[in-house]
Amino acid sequence: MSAPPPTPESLLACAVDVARAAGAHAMANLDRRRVSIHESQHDVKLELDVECQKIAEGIIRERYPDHAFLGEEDTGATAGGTGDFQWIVDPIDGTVNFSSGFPFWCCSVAVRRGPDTLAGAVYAPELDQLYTAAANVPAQLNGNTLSVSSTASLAESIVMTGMDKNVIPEMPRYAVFRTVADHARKARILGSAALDLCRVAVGQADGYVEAGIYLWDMAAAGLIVQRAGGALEILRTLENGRLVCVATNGRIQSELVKRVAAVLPPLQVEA
Ligand code: LIP
Repeated sequence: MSAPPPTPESLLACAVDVARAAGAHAMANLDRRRVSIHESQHDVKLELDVECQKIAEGIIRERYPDHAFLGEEDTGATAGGTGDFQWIVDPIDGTVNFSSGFPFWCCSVAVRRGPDTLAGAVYAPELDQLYTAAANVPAQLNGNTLSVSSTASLAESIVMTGMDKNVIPEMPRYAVFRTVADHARKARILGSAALDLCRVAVGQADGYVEAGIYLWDMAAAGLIVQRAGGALEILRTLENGRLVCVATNGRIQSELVKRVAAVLPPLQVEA
């Protein structure tokens, strides 16, 4: 007789262990924070990205050998596993921040069953912050329950975003950033999608939008926003799995979605 499926609480406990272990390795090797494997104009891949992911994957495979694993350093391939559980890991989200000594970075660990995210942990070691949530566990920061803001209009809002560069070729560069800057009270860019989303869950920001992030950037923190009472939508899935993600306190969701949708190119209808 097969064992019952793991509970969201037990999955969350594993996600926390994994995020903490990856973060501990990064913190124990800060002397190597600038050692890169690959660099481009707007991004770097570090030796520690790969090492932290290996640590994360090792713990998950030991506890749940039949679960699938998707990590940023796998170039998007879904590795191993036969069941319908999938772990989604960004070992260092905010890699450029980490590499430069800017403390706004984190280890993000989520687990899904089919399309449903059951548990997520976002650990920011240099900020001493652990964000958690599960399907039946409220969003918490260091054990304290979180709630999104009550800001009722986009014009009064702080919206976290990123520099989408030219992620959508047929779109003017920075069109998403521009519409946020035009219609929110303030746009803020801090360089980690997961921690930007956690700003919304904590109630320090009222929204987050970015074009060009990946599932591993937002899977854990997206659940944390939802379990803090917020809203999360993927407006568009782009080529190579990049996403247009909008998350808010719920009260400004439709207004922000409308502004962002207005600058996205029309969907190409399959011939
Ligand atoms: C980062 C995202 C951030 C985005 C950066 C980068 P990484 O992820 O969290 O929102 O603006 O360009 O993609 O690469 O540091 O894991």
